[in-house]
Amino acid sequence: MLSRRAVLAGGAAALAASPLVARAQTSPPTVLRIAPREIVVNGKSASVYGISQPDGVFGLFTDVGKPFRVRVENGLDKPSLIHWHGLTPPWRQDGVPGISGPPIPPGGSADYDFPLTFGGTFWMHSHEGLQEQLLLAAPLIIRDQRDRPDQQEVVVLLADFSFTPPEKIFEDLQKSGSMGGMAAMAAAGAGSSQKRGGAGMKMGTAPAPKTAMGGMKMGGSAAAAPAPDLNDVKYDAFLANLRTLADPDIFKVEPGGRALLRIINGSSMSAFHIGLGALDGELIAVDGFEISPIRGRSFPVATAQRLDIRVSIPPGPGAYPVLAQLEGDRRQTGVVLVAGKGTVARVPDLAAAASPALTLDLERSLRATKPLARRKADRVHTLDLTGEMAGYIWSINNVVWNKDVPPLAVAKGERVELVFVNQTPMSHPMHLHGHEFQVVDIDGYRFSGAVRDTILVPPNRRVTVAFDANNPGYWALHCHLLYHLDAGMFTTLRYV
Ligand SMILES: [Cu+2]
Repeated sequence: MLSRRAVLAGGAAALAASPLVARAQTSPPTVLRIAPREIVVNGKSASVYGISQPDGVFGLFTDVGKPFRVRVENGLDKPSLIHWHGLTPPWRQDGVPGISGPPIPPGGSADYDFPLTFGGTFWMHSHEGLQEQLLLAAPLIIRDQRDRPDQQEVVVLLADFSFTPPEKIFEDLQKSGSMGGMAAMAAAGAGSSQKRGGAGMKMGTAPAPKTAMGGMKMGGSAAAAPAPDLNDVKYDAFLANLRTLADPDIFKVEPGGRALLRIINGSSMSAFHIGLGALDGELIAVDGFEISPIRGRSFPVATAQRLDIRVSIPPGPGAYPVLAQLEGDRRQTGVVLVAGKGTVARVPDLAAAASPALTLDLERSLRATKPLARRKADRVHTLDLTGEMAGYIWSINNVVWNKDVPPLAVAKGERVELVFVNQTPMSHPMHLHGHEFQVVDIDGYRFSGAVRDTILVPPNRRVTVAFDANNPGYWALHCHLLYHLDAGMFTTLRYV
């Protein structure tokens, strides 16, 4: 049976003059307004940014198949622009200043209209200046057949927060860095990557240390595989839906029912382990894309990645914290699911023990349910992830991004593979705009991995992703650790 909507859509041409259709075509866009907001963290108020609808809805919740018809209004006294992380819009609507178009001036607005062809857990954030560091991010949820009426949706947006202004954090990083690790990196990797790179600024080669590193944060020695360098920025708080565990967001759930956790790592610089405590979970999607389900109670999530986890709620009353513990640290944040008359106990901000650094162990076991068609790559780009801690300089193929750096060559219709080779002692979550990619190789192990938009590349690892060049335009490709991005670990690809 055809629904009324199907009839209208199918007969749109014939019915063009109908007032019903005319109204549908001019239905007003969803307004998303960027504005300053005050939040309270650790008992102190802070001025940050937010993006919400006029009725207060934080971010956007919509359905697959509907158009993404949005008007962004800039209520800040400075230019801004919002990127739709994980979506594949026409490139002019991608929301990256200077790449997809100009930022929105103060008081101005910008309109977006493109079809939503797949569902999942996505998010939106500013790509202008250091605004995302001030929490200018929100959920972007596209519901599809994976959403079921018997399953409650729980959206958790994670953030890291500092009372120190981001400009000052960046300046301090540039002044101090954490030299030990990068010196080891320079010694190990500088020679091989000197020849590559484009017209961008060339990095100087740091002198190789003669002795073990005078490392500041590095725990390891100058051996080939030093311990990873974690958490450059010391944050004052970690937030889940803007709250700490002192006053967490609480979700009522059905005893014996099911919930879909949509975990969004919207932090600036932090990776987490998501702990389900007593709940049994099933990871069903990463970055919005379905995988063969993986059962577990702890799942890693790198900066900018998302996890969709189905959990079963035990019968009877109960309270179930869902926690995000910072990698390499004891600090944690989270939300609490409350079933029936369950009582919520205070969850400490510190876990019993520090967590390990994120690895690719889970990544290697992920399998896309809808992989890319099998095809040989037409073009391969090797991207050395490089940098120099003295001065906090981050780069790709030893090129610090600037607008004169030529885009990576790609042609429409090609299958392209990007080989990320991390020559630094820090992990980098690499994000490609405008395309989903599939993880196809980790350190020479070829497999049909997850389809996603952000891949973690740990130190000394080589990870290959494949994508189809099916969305012509000018696209950003960068590390999603925001201060790495701002320092130059950013490049582009362009094809028409
Ligand atoms: Cu990075």
